[in-house]
Amino acid sequence: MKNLNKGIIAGLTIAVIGIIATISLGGTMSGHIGIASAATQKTFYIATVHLDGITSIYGTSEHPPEPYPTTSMLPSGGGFVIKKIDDKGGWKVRQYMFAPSQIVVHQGDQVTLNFVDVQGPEHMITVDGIAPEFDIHRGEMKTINFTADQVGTINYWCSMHEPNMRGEIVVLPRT
Ligand SMILES: [Cu+2]
Repeated sequence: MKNLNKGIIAGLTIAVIGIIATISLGGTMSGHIGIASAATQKTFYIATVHLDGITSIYGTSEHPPEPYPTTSMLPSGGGFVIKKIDDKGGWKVRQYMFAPSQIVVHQGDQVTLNFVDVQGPEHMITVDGIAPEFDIHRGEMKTINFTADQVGTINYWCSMHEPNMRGEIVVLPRT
């Protein structure tokens, strides 16, 4: 009986060691995958969007009365638009932008950028050093593929909505 117990305990001990070894190996393997420097495929969808601030000089159920700005410091270039007061006292300010406007990849990654025109009838987009200027219309998607072979920053922008419809791809060193 005592021998039988010893046998069971020995068996359990071996089983526990086996489980620990498996967990350790698994941990090591996943750790190795995390450190591995293999380049990966990264795909992004970059939407063209605009933010609208809509208000009224008389106020609405959602906003208190807001006077029309007498001096606008908004830069020219099409990226910001301020609409005149309409016949009901309403007015709005708009900002065009990319979403996302910052992307992070690692050196060597294969990068796919899918530009999708969600808002705005047309945009003229350049990806610096990667894609010369191309146009895109609402509902269209244009795809750019490249390898992020140099550490640094790659800018993308829309020439119709300067100076703020811009973004950057940050290429980090692979460690
Ligand atoms: Cu644009």
